[in-house]
Amino acid sequence: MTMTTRLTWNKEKHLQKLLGNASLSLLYKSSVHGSSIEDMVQKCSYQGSTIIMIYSMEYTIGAFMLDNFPILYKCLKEPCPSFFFSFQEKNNIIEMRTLFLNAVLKITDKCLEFYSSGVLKFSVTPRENNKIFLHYLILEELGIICRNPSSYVECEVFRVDGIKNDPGYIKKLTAVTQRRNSLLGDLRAYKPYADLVSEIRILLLGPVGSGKSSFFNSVKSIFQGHITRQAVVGSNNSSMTEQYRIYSVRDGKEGKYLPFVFCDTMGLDETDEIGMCIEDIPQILKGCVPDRYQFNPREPITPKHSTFISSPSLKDRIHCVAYVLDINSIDNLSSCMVAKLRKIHEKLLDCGVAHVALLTKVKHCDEVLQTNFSNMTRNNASQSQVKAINRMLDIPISNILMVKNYASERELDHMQDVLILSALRQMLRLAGDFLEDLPSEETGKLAPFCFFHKVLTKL
Ligand SMILES: Nc1nc2c(ncn2[C@@H]2O[C@H](COP(=O)(O)OP(=O)(O)OP(=O)(O)O)[C@@H](O)[C@H]2O)c(=O)[nH]1
Ligand SMILES: [Mg+2]
Repeated sequence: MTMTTRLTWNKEKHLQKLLGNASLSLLYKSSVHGSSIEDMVQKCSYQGSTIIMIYSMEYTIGAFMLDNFPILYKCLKEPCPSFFFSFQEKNNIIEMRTLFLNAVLKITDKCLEFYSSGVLKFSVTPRENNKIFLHYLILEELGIICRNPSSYVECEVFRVDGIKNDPGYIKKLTAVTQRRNSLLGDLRAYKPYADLVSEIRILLLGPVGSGKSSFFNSVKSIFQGHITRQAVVGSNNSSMTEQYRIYSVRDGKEGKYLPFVFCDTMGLDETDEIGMCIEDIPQILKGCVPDRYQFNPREPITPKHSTFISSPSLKDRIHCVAYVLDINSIDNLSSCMVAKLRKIHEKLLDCGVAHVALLTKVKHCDEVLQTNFSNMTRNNASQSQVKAINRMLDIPISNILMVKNYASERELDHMQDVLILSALRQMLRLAGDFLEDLPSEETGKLAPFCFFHKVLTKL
């Protein structure tokens, strides 16, 4: 009888990706090989790293074990690096949730049991009508709601080939997935300060080719569940982006719009008549520039322009500016470009709008991403660039963020996602501080000659 797994192609891809492109071979399937523990052990013992998949009517759950599956009545002497995972489907997008545990696996002819810190965390008892027990910690972390114990319809075991035999690596893989899920949760639950606006406007500013449009594409890709390239990107001596674009992001293909938008601009060039006119920046910050405005490097927008927004409100304004800079070219920025950035920055400081530096084109995410996620900017490789930006624009180190945008990749990568989502969350937090700090007269409709307007027109 041929064996076909119940694991869908999509879910298998997710799992392989999580395991660092390891491959899976189906060793055991209860409906084919018999549903007793003896049948399972006979097929699975001493095969190397394995995954046990349990399919119930309500959920699919798996347990990865780095060490060998033991034989009957033997249990592993040392706890084995393991993790449990579930698949969640929302708006046609599959997301995985994981929980790392150092577990001891015990097998008797009746059941298979995982213990961690002496507590039973998971058990499978085929003899009692395919019963499965899941500790509340697993249910909670994996987002599963079910009776406990409950019944499953099928159990499969896979051999995992091509995975690093390194407990630290397994721990990091699962920690990254947990971190990604928690960031996604935070961003989905985010609400702009005091509901002053329904969405935060993030302005992407920076030299030609620094990765502004790619950052928007990267955020959108994560929320869409696959790589998308809505904004045109590319390498050119002059800017690929010629229109001012305001991009929204949906949570999933047909999901709701998220409470932030990206305002993508033409790149800055050291030669004034090639890149974006910096006199356009105050108008953009105030919210006077409409979506799809065609930039003119020789002439800034004026109130005479047919689509100029003459009475912008707080929702039209920029709430956070991200200076997007290629981390590899920071040491080679020309003095003209530095002077231009400083000039822009002086005026941003005057008007108090939130701002970060977003360093793109990081080569290796795991160099930036420490296991505990606390030291995002302090590794040796990027230390000098971070300090250079800190000196150049006096941006606090904690607001100098690093990302690797999706450029030539074909699939999402959890480590890349963690950097991109962390950067976005920091931008939103700072935008919240900016809104909170606004004087009450500015949180209503903008008067044409208010303080903000006066400051910006000095630029
Ligand atoms: N390796 C790598 N390439 C990147 C990254 N970000 C952008 N790129 C590439 O850099 C080039 C320029 O990216 P864009 O996103 O078009 O840059 P931009 O700042 O929007 O450029 P303009 O609109 O021309 O000013 C493209 O070829 C991208 O694929 C990154 O983080 N890593
Ligand atoms: Mg662009």
